[in-house]
Amino acid sequence: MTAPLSDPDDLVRLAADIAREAGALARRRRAEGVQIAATKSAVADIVTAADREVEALIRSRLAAERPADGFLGEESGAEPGSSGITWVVDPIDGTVNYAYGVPAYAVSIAAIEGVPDPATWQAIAGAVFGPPTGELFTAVRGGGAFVHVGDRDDDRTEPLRVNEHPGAAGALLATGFGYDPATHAGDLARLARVMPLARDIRRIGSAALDLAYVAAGRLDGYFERGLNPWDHAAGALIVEEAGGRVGGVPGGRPGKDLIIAAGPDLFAALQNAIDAR
Ligand code: LIP
Repeated sequence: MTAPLSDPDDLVRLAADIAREAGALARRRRAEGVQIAATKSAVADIVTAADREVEALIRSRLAAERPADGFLGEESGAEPGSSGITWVVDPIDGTVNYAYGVPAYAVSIAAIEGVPDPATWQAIAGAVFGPPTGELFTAVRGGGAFVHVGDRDDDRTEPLRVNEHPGAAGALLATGFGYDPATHAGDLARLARVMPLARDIRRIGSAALDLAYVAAGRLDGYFERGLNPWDHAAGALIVEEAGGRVGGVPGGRPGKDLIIAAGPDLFAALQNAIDAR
């Protein structure tokens, strides 16, 4: 493996600091009242003024600290860099929850090496911060995955580990449904194929939290179609560093077609069930 372009430990510390600062801003704006600023790909696909403000804060802090890096954000788009590192950012993942006041949303910040395409990139550091719980999930490629509770000073850190396969009809699984109603029939058919593996289903509404909870063993597995790169860039690394597998269609990487995340044995069972037609 070639030498990293930057020290991943420096990158994850920067991602963690900024995620906490951005999460505090998102929480303040939530308390002040949230306005929907626009709709995007479908009526249900909303963006709030806070999404845009939080991403602007993240983008400016990263540019100040690492001006040669690239950026890919949900709300402000892509900016190439010259360092070989690109930051992939979802300022508020779980925007619909955020707009409705459901306390399940997260700031997701990942540093990737290579072209900012989930089909080929190598994530090397990631942070997912959930303002409602104050939990910060982090990972460095090859360095493990952790959850941090408390602020920078009294940070209590615990290692993360995915669950073993709980056996047939024993898995607590999470999934999601696209904003476009035309995709719902396919999403429900996929869910029906997976149900024999499930003890129950959760629909948390934030892919970054779904992935962090798989890494933490709070979910046995997660699958969803239709995600954007910023939804899963950090969470996928956290799952892998917690001993899990993350992929898509058989032989594929996670992407818009499909993401599956679980411990290795359940991952294979999920992929087989989803792929069965
Ligand atoms: C959301 C994902 C969620 C998915 C939603 C949406 P956003 O991201 O986190 O898992 O089901 O459709 O894509 O739009 O809140 O950043």
